[in-house]
Amino acid sequence: MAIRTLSAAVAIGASLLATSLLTVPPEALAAPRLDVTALSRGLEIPWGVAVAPDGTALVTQRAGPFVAVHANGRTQVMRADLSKLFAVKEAGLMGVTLDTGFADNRRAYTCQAEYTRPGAPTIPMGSSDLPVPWPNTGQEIKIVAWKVADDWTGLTRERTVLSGIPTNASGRHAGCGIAAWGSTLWISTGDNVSPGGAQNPATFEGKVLHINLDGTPAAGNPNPASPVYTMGHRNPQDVAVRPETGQVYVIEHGTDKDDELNLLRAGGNYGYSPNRAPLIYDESVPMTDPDRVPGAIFPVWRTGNSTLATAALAFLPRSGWGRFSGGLVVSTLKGKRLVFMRLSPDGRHVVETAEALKDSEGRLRGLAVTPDGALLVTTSNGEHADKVLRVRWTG
Ligand SMILES: [Ca+2]
Repeated sequence: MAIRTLSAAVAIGASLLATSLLTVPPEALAAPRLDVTALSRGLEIPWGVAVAPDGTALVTQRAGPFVAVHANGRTQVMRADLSKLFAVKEAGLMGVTLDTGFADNRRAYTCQAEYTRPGAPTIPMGSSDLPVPWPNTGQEIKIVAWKVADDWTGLTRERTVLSGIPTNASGRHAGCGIAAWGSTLWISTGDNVSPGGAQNPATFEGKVLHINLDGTPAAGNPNPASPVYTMGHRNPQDVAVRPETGQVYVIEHGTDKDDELNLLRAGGNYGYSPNRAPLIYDESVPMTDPDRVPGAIFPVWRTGNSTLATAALAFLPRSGWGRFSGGLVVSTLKGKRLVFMRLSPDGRHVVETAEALKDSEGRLRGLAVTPDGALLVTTSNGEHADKVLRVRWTG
């Protein structure tokens, strides 16, 4: 188990000082110092991570299987029926969350792409690489309820909570995040590279869904008959609830710019509309386009003229993380770093950011907080060398 203290932030600060003292942003000098432990190794593209009250992490790998990573690092491969899993590029076994009553009911929920029946043929992308409309495809994304064995040796599939989230044969923009809150589930869905998907209130593409644990629409949805809570999203791959306020946020992958952090509002439209020309998925449109989507809601934070490939977000404990206590942290794939964020009290603005782990562990995806206040981070580098990192703040 390798433990070390990161000092890259200091090095960055020093080099900036040497070149241009006046232009150093204050946060660069005060970047977090972290202790990082490789808690588990040898995984293959872990995607989601959720931590039980006993400190054990339930981890999905994109192509399966589930693994349990105990607080002492012991890692168990878990039995589960994943015989219908559709694991292609961005699609597979993705987000995972635990029931808020997990200690008693051992229930977990996943979003996962599956063949519509075992061995079903995958329908190729249609003309212009556009997705074949659901349900005429050989695959879809489902929300599945599982029962986790007391000894963490496996999961028993209980039921499909929700089906009919479209995904295409290429797996592109399949990314699906899930978060349990009270007796409901928040789910972020990719737009399935469908030109009109994100702006079509009748489909589950490019949306955030809010449902009860039986799959029915949650109270407060703009259309009481629909799971859809917000629309106009491109490729949001994670959703999280700010514990103190119940505010819900999604993190989205931008096109060639503007990864976005969005604060959700019931019925809100987040402004991605890549249907400027017929039969073309037009990614030259803005991530938030108030001209073509009147009333489009702007993000609380965005990357600007580049992208980091923002994969996941998590809210940090209210103490133990310095000035970012109670703030949030975002993982990045292409950016190969964490971005810590401090929110304004009303949650509508990011007032400070700081980066950490830059280039030291490669691509980063899954995030979760342990009962004792550490942050778990999964790498996404492949070659059966991925890790679950345990990260602690040292100031
Ligand atoms: Ca947007």
